[in-house]
Parts: sequence; C-alpha cells; structure tokens
Amino acid sequence: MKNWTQGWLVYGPKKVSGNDKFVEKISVLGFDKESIILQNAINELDNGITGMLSVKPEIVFDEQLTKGLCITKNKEIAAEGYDIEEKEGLVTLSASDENGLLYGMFELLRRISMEKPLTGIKVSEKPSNPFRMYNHWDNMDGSIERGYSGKSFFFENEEVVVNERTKDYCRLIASVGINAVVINNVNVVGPATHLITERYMDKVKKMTDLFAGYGIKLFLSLNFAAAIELGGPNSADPLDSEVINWWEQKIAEVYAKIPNLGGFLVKADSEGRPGPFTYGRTQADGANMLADIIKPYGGIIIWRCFVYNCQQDWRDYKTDRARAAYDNFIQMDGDYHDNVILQIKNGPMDFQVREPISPLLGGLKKTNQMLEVQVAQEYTGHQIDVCYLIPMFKEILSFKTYCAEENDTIADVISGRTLGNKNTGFAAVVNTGNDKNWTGNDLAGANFYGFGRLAYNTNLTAEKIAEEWIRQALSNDVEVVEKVLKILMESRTTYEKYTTPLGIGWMVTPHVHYGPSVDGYEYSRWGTYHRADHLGMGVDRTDKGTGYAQQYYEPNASMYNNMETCPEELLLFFHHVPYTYTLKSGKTLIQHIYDTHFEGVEEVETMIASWATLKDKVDEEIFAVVTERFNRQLLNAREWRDQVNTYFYRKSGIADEKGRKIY
Ligand code: GCW
Repeated sequence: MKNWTQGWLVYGPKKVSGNDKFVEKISVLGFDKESIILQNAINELDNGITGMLSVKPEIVFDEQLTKGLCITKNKEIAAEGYDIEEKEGLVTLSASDENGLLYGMFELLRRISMEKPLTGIKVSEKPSNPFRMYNHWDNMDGSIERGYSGKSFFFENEEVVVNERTKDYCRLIASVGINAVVINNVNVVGPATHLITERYMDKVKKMTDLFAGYGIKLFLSLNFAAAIELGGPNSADPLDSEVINWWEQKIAEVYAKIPNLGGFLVKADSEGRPGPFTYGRTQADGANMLADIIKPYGGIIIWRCFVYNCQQDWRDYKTDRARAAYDNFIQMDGDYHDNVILQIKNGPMDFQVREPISPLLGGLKKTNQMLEVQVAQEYTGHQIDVCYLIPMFKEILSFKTYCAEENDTIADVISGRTLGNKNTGFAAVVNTGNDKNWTGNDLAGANFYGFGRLAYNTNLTAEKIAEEWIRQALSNDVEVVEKVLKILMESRTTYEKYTTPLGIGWMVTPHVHYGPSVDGYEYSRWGTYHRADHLGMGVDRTDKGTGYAQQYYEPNASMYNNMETCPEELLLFFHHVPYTYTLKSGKTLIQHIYDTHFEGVEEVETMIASWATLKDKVDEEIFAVVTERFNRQLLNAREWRDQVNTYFYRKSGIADEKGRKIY
C-alpha cells in the first residue's frame, strides 16, 4: 500500500457519459513506439480508463481507426501543444511532439474524470510559457525550507531518493503541464554543494531520466562558491581564469554523466549566499560565466534577482528593500547572454499576500525573464489556513507594465511575446512534502494543481482551474463543487482581511512567518517596516520618500505616487497615511482596519460552517484533515484580529465606531 494519495489523479468509477465507446480501441500513429514518454502516456491512459470507465482499452499502433481514439503525430501543431477533436465517433488527438501527446492524453483523462462527454470535443492548446517550472526548497537532510507538508521526498539523510513516489510526483506535475523542476533548495549548503560530484551523480542521473520520461527537465540549484568548497581554487571570482577552468571541467563532468540535465538555478549575493559582488563583479559577470560554459550542452542558467541588503538599519528611512531588485539588475539590461534567464519574484518584497508587481518585470527590455511566485504558503497561512492563490497569480499576469506599445503585460513578458525571445517562463516555489496528501491541507492541492494549469494556459480563469481540481480531487457532486469553489475563491481576500491591511505586509511572527506580531520586524535588519505612529502608518515610497514608485514606467509611476490614484489595496505600501484619512468606501483608514479584521474572522466561520455540511460527500480522511486545519485557521484569524485591532487602537486612541470588543 502506498502511504501517499494520488492527488487529483484519482481513477475511481465515473459516470460514463458515453465516453466508454471512444476508448475501447486506441491507435497510436507516427510516434516512436520505444519512446518512454509515449509508453508512460499509454500506461496512464490504460490505468485511467480502466479505473474510471471499467473498459480495458485495446491499444494498437499505426492503424487508422474509423471509431475510437487515434493519437496522431502532426507536425503542424505547436511545440508541446495538442489538438483534440471528435467527429462521427472518432476522437483524434494530435501533437507534434511527445510532450504535447502526454498533455493531450491528460486532457482526455481530465474530461473523463470530470464526467464531461468526449462527444463534440474540440480543443486546441499550446503552452503560454516556454518554461513552466516548480522550485523545491528541499534540503538534503530531508527538511524543507518553508515546507508545510512534512519532509522531502527527494532527499533523506543526505541521500537522493528515487522511488515510486518520485514517479507519482512526475505524473501529477506532467498532468498539469510542468516541464522543469529544481529539486534542491536555492540556499545550497553542506552536502547539497556535492550534488554535482561523483558522490551523487548516479542518483541524480536516475532522477533526471525518470523526469525525462514525463517531459520534465531536471535542474539543480548551484552554490556559486562551489569551487572553494569542492577543492578547487580558493575563489569564486567569475573573471578569474582558474575559477573559469574549474567550472569548465566540472560542467563537462556533469554533462558527460547527465546529458539531459536542464541546467542550474543560482541564488547569489542574497541572504548570506556567496556571489560575484564579493569580488567586485556584477551579477551579469557571474551569470554569463556559467552560461557560456554550459551553453555547448544546451544548458540554461536561471539567475535569481532576490538580491537586497538584509543588514538594514530600521532608523534609516532612505534605504528601501523594495527598490533592491530593480537597482541591482536594471543597469545591466542587455548584458545577460541568451541562455541566462533572470528569475524575478512577483513583488518587490517577498511573497506577501498583497504587493505591487516588481518593476523589474518588464522594466528589463532586453533580458530573458522568468516570473517567480510562491505556491508554498510561507506568508499566506502555512497550508493551515486556506488561501487559494490562483486569483492573485491572475492579477500579477494581467498587470500592464507599459514596457512596450503592445504585449506589455506580465503574461506577455514571461511568455516571450514582448521581446520575441524563447528562454522565458513561470516558476513557483512549490508546496509539497511527504505528507500523505502531498500538501498538508488537502485544499492546498488546488494551488499545486492550479499553478501548473495556469503556467500552461495563462488564459484559464481561477474559477475554472478550481472547479477542475475540485471535481477531480474531491467530487463531481454539485454541492461539493459549488461550496468548495466559493471557499477557495474567497479565501485569499479573507486571509488578507484578517492579516495585514492595504499592502503593508509583514506584521508576522519573525522567522516562522505564521501568526501575528505587529512589531515583529519593525526594529529589525530586514527592511520590512510599517512605520506606524500615533497619527498614521505606511511607508512613503513616493518621490518625496524612497522614490520606489519612480521605478515604474508611466503612467504607473504617477498612479502609485499620488495618494488619490494609488489603488487602495496598495495604499500603505506606497504612502504614509493618517488613520483619519477617508477611503473611497467613505470609511476612515482606522475604521477600515477594524472592519476588515472583524469581517475576516466572520468569513472564516462561514467557510467552516459550509465545509461542515459536506461531511458525507467527501472522502472521510480529507474531511477530517481539512476540518482540523480550519479549526486552527480560526484560532489564527482571531489572534490576528485581536492583535492588529488592539495595536492600532492603542497607537491611535481612536475607538471602533461600532463599539466592538478591542482589548
Ligand atoms: O522569503 C525568503 C524566505 C527564505 C528564502 C528566501 C529566498 C530560500 O524566508 O526562506 O530562502 O526568501 O527566496 O531565497
């Protein structure tokens, strides 16, 4: 018995809806029979159909059918895309490559699982983004940085683990179109530095090959100072010829063993990690050095832009962490070689529940870019609290940067539409671990599922993605679909209401990042302040403050700079605002804080009541896990409400108009 679930790939009996007649006989035409991806796809189809429709399909090759399902190679279809069409009893799935075939096959299974008829199906899909990537922050001792679902299933006791679960993981992520994965933490320390040495290479190769069978490229996070730690020259200076020679040899060794490795992800000069700055070199010097060496092997260097001063003085009102990514990377726009991708966090700070979009995204006009979001709920409730993140990711993607005349949204930038480049994409720090259900809270499975679907097709709505997940992972029952959909769709707004108001962020328990601590980071070195006093709160990031707002193109720069035009959900991110300031709702700032915090808790209570009615309609174990998490969420929400309200009541001395209990 596996001690893990199948996530949304649950192949139990389904309402047949006439689908059985299409899958009794399946023919594959034009694809290489020996291909592992093809074999994996066929196995999956076979298992899925047998489990869901109680039909054991007959599978043949290169025979044109008149009824049933034909899987055909068609060079006209876009890379990794697929077409599916039903005509007179014949379903044709066409793709030009094996990834496309695999994704199309999963689309068929998804339809069957959702009890949607294949009759009349006509879809044409191609991926919105070239790279669709999961980043794991797994450590080799088995712990996971910011992991909330148990331990790593990639590493245990400083060993690489490749087993049945690794395969199920591949199936899950391939089913939503993920084509690249980084398995180890970006903070590369201790044994992780040795992943590129003999000690681990056999295992890494085994994993790379397993991934390849599902169309997934494996990447590793790299220690920029590996040369020093692995007995090479005592330097990591990217312009030092000894260092360059060392890397040339190292990368040759790695690719001799693992020719299908995707490349490396690098966190340099960030939060104590070494990097080119130590040697007076630029980020481009560092990234290009590695990129040039890896290029002959077809490898990619993904270089993170999370570079900021984490030794700030809270008394200093001029230094602004929000400015850092832009300030550190914008001057070298155009200097990065074409197999370098800059990976940029969605916001200028760090994965808060509400932040503006990083001005570096699209700010760069000549550089490959990858958007990084966090599906792991570091600041959004640790997968104890429900927080469906796809609506937030949709907002990010649709943001208009004004970096070009047209095709200037974030979605355009990361798809390669803006610049006509191909090394671009969408990455997420993922939320999985070895918990039975993969994600701690089963409802967090919607984020694990949803990111992949969204990265593959940016045009899908958050509702559609949620509904797909609910139907496959929980139930097709209408009441379950409706109620869970409502819970998921409202969850981020609710979380935002009971935590930090109007884009100010933080106020979390330091280091842990769960639960309130209004002043937790206020007098710290991390550059994360709310600047509240007895009259008001918020950070002045206008031209009179830190100047951060000026990093955007017009008209965004002016919009944010002006308190009247600044979107209110970001008001405190950009402005220091009096508690008595009247918002568009007619409420004062302080009253808004009180109201949203009371509402947030009430909304959690409503969600819990709604979930409770589904007891007999969802799997018993899932019901119990989610219920238990909801109970903890309620305690958390109350704590946030009471601490935040009390704090600002004591600072401002202004009473709640409605006279509710504040301590
Ligand atoms: O938000 C911070 C996290 C760190 C993380 C870092 C990063 C992996 O608290 O745990 O380190 O971001 O993104 O590099």
